[in-house]
Formats: sequence, C-alpha cells, structure tokens
Amino acid sequence: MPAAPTGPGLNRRVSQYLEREVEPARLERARQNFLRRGFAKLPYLASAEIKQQVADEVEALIAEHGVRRDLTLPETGHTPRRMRNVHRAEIAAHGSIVPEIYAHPAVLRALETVAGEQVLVCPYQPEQFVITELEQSGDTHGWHWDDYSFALVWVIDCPPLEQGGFVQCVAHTQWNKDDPQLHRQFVSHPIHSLELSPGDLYFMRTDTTLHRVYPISGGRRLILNMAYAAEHDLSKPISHEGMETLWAETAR
Ligand SMILES: O=C(O)CCC(=O)C(=O)O
Ligand SMILES: [Fe+2]
Repeated sequence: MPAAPTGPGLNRRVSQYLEREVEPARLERARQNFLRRGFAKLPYLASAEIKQQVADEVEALIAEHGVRRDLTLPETGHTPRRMRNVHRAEIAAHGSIVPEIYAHPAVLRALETVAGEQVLVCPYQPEQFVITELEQSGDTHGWHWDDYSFALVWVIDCPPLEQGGFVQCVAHTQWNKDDPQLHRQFVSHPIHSLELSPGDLYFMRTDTTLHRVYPISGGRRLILNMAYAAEHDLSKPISHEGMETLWAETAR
C-alpha cells in the first residue's frame, strides 16, 4: 500500500478543516436529529481530500485483508451477518490514516457537540474500528445494537437505493441480550430508514438504537465503522460475546 501522508501534516489538515469549515451551530443542529432519531448524517465532518485518503486506505485493506463471514447471532435474536470484514488489528497494522483520524482530538470534540456528552476512544481495542463490505446478493449486517454508545460510519461505496444497503434504525430501545424481543421493538417504536451515498458519514447512538443494513440485491457496499464509548460505558460490564462469536470462526 502506498504510504499515505499522515503524521503532523494530516493531523493539522484535519484540525484546520474542522475549525474553518464546520461551525459549531451546524453540529448543534445535528444534535437535535441525533437525540430524536438516534442518528445524524454528518457528510461535512471531513474534507473531500481526507475522505478520498480514507477511501483509498479502506479499499486497499479490504482487498488485502478481508475475511468472509456468514453467521447468525443469538444475542441479537439470531439476525444474520453476511459480509466481509477487516478487523481492527489488521487495520492498525497495515493502515495509517484510519487509526490516526479515529483518535484525532478535533474529531472527538466535533462528535461531542453532536452527542452532547463526552465521546471517548473505545477502551476495548478490537471494537475500535472495523471495515465491512457487503458484496453478494443477500449480504446484510442484520438487526443489532452495539456494545459501545456511539459509532461514526464512513460510507465508501453503496449501491443505489433500489438495491438496498440503506440503514434502518429504532431509537430509544434497550438491548436485553437474553431476550432481545426485536418484534416488540418494531411494533412499539418508529423505524427510520436512512439513504446513504458514497462519501456520506453518519453518527449513531448505537447502544440504544437498534439498527441494521437492509440486504443488498446487487452492487456493493463498503463502510468503515469507528466505535466510541460514552463515560457510562467505562463502568458498565460488557461481555463482548457478540464480538467474540463474530471473530472466533476466523480467529488467527
Ligand atoms: O454498515 C453500517 O452502516 C452499520 C455498521 C454497524 O452497525 C456496525 O458495524 O456495528
Ligand atoms: Fe452496529
């Protein structure tokens, strides 16, 4: 992979862009959506140049290190995961811009304005970031909640709406891992659907927003998910069995 211009140069470009181009009032407006619907689109959170650098790195990583998975998870009501992934360990070992942007203080501060509370680097390293590609008809990231409070998703590639790949979510719901009752959540709350295009970014309250990616019937969908913790995550017991099941079958 060609070396991306990271380090102090990247660091400064990210800070300068956020400082000059992203007014706090814009992020505060996004917060209204975030609180009401559990997510907010933030396509302006990175410059076109940074997005391109992220996309190039993610494309190189999925081509080189993608691992196919096809399983269902009992603790989310046996919903399917049909996808190809690159784990955090491979991204950290072979990528440079993704790990740097993930922990960039200016990015964290911008996300905090949307969240209305502290947004922290995830204390459990394997969950910090992951690349997910849906590549075959029927591929989906099925209904689930995440263990940590927030996710920032970078959409690198996405099929047209008619071929699926959009996100659906049910805000203000709680994950009971022993009895997730997905149908109860669907009939008790509105389901919001979110159309996405390549270059989009969205931020979600993932611990209390049930969400999924609608199965694709063609095309290809490629995303980078950056997970973040809220302060309350640092003290709550998190068992990580979803993560362990997801990764176990291809553990190296
Ligand atoms: O692909 C997406 O847009 C969402 C990904 C997601 O929910 C996850 O990785 O936990
Ligand atoms: Fe998720």
